[in-house]
Amino acid sequence: MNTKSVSKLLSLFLVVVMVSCKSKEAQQIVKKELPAQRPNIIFMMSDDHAYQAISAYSDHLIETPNIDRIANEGIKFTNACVSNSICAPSRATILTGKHCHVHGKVDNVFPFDESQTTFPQLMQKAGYQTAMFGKLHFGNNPKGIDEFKILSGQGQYYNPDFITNEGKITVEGYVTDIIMDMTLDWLENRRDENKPFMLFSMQKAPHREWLPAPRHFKEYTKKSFVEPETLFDDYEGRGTAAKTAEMNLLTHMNWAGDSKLYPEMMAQLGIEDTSGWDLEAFEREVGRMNPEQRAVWDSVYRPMMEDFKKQYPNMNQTDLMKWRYQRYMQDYLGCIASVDENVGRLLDYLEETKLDENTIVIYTSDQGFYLGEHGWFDKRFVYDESFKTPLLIKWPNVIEPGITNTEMVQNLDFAQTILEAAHIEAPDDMQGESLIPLLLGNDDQWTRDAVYYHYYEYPGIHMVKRHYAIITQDYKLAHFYYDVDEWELYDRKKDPNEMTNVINDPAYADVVQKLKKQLADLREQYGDSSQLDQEILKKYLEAQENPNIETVPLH
Ligand code: SGN
Ligand code: CA
Repeated sequence: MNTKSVSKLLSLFLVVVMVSCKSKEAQQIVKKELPAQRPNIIFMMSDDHAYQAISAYSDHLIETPNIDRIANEGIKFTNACVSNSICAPSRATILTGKHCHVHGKVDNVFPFDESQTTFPQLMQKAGYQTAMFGKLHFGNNPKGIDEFKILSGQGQYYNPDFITNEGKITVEGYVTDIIMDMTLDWLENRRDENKPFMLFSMQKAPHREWLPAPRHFKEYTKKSFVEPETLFDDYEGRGTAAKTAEMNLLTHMNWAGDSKLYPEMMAQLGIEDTSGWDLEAFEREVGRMNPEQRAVWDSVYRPMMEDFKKQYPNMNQTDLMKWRYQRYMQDYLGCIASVDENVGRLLDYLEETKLDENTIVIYTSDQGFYLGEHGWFDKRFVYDESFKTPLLIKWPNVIEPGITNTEMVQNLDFAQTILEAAHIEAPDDMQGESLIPLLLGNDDQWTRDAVYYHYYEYPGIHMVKRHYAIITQDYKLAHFYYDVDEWELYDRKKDPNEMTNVINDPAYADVVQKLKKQLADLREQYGDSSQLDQEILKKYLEAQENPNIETVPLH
């Protein structure tokens, strides 16, 4: 045999070996049942991280190579959503597996019902070691957590304060790096090797006022980003709620606090603090930097603002909208850059220590966010950009790498999913559905075809009216029921940007009738009723009058 045929034979042999290894691996993956060994679980959540700002979902704004690693090695949900698009309520739903009217935290003002069981309590009882670092946003002593270091309320970007098991501390540095330092320090130095763990690593970034790490100032303030199709939406074709909401980039964003125009320049240009807390918001974040951080900030932001000051007198409303959109994206995406780097630090650590092999890694946000779509920032509405949330999960040898799932899954489902993965029985009163069948690839066992949504925080900041809704793959039917009585229907397939309310279009009469019935059934199934709405509203208005009723302020 000549060398050529030997090498041919050798490559053939190699191919056979590779194919058989692959099919062995595939056999392992398609086991379609839970492994006997209890996994570790890391739940990473960022605050207000829009799926549009993750390259696994959309590549037109930013590259997030580290977050994408979770998608490449696991499952990406493209229709994951929340039951109420606002911070503390979403977190309470995640921890309890219940809708907001049941756990009590219907909005950022209203208190959490402390008698509710949270899933970390059940894990702790079942022998898991539990820890939480970062933003929780309500309650100073998270239930069922052995060790915690949580930001106080919304937290701060620079040199933030933390509430810990041992009291209050202030840590010098940038919040996203610090939260990951705490996470890694716990894994390296305080993990009990004899127990599986449940670890929460929850970022404050990219929450308003979107302040990046000093190392990203220069790069991100030079970038410019593609505008969304609906940046100049005039809300024609929508209801009163979209028209009266106060979250437009041009008219409702703070100049100093959000766009980072220096307060003295506002005065020079005759721009007023229309929100009443703009100057305070600037001071709250920028004023907190130490002299070194502030010097880096000034060296980049001051010349940029001097330049704006020169342009401003000649800018029309369209120019201003475009400028404010770019400014917003520079800071928001600058925050995402450090979130992504820190996700990378964690994934690297898990690989280096081989901890990754038996660890489920989840990446999500507490809701979606508008990145200029419909001219907006913030969230709250049931419209897609705020209703949907990123959800990526990896679990080596259990979840097939690189799969995409389009089912309607919700933050309501996380508790039952994690409990089932840990072989712990979920209490009967949890209202979600475990995602384990979808993680294992047993998609035929998944039967849900609609989800329920209810937003409450009104009257309040951003003035988004109260509404509840039913959402299916094809349609979205919402009822804005407080101080208006308006229904909206969107055809999700034909009108993905949700620009036309077709509630009165005769072609949709049957759809409306069917969905209204299905919505009433869902409300009954979850125990949400109009009478309860009235009670909650009454208490909410009382709570607004009495600031002592809750530790979390409106803004
Ligand atoms: C603050 C923000 C709002 C934001 C709420 C709730 N204003 O009030 O824009 O909607 O938080 O956010 S700020 O000027 O104080 O930043 S949530 O994530 O906590 O629900
Ligand atoms: Ca949030």
